[in-house]
Amino acid sequence: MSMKEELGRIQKEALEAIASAATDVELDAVRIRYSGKKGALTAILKSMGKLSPEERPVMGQLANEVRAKIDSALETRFAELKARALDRRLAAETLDVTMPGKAVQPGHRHPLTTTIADVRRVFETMGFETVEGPEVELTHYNFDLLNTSPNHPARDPQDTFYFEDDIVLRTQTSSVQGRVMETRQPPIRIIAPGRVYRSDDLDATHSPLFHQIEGMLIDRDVRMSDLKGYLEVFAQAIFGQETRVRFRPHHFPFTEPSAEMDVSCFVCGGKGCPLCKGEGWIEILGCGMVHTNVLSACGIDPEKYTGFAFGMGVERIAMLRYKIDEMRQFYDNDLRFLSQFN
Ligand code: 2U9
Repeated sequence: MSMKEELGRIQKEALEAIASAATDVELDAVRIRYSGKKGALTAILKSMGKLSPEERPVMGQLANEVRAKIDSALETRFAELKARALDRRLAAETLDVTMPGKAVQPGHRHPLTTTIADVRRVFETMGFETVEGPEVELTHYNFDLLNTSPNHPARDPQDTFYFEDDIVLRTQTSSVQGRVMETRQPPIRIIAPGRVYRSDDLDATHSPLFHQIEGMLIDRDVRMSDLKGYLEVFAQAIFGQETRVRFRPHHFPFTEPSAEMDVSCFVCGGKGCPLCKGEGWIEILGCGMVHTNVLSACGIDPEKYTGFAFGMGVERIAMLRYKIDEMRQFYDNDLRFLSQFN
């Protein structure tokens, strides 16, 4: 075969191979085979030495024309394949912005969280600060500082969860207030919401874990009348402006005098109904003037300062507000129950 025929064959084969290459990898293999440094064209140019001096420039020019055609066909085909790959990717990755979105299902607050937040808001509006403390607590803060005698029944392991002789799951959030009083001097206005633990069996109105909100105000000249005024404002904010309050004498080791506060029934207004069990009044919280022994134990001079304190069970308040008759419903996490409080 003459060199001219050879060049013609190379050109024909190369152009066919370029046209049928389906990917850029295949096409690159074609490029190497025909136009590359070790390709067919280079091989033929190397054999030009065998030609006569007249033929050499003619064949040289023809070879360059063939290379130019092949290179141009390669370039066009590379561009085509690139465009086709892009089209395919665009088709595969199409995003339909008109598709309906997935609805988010937002949750909502647990009724106990709502109750704590509402009580907090009432007291924070009156200048109280919310404080927190450990749930695993020293008996020093849980009992001793609170004027609880060494043989007080609350200390009994039947009622309290002990880790060690001097470490318990706190039975009241008063331990937090003791910690604050030790480190600060009055005026002190704090509320302490949180979990507390008592070794009770779970029934309709008891649980080994429940929530309390306690509060205290200590300053110069704080009197029982201040306690009554603040707690009446609280009761009216939570149970309605028409609510009346009454105080009955009681006993707590950490307050003296101590009382329990009732609110007029917010269902019947005081006439008597099933909620207030015909009484017209509902017990809401315990309260009293902070015992002088507690003030002294916490490093506050009882000659200079006085204060009041109160405590309530959050579950009890929430059960009354939302007419819930089973305490364990708060902890079961049954959405049929919880979604009623959205
Ligand atoms: C300090 C001193 C005094 C907090 C108080 C009560 C009365 C009270 C109970 C109500 C039902 C707890 O949830 S319950 O079981 N609490 O009756 N708590 S006075 O008095 C304090 C607190 C801290 C240092």
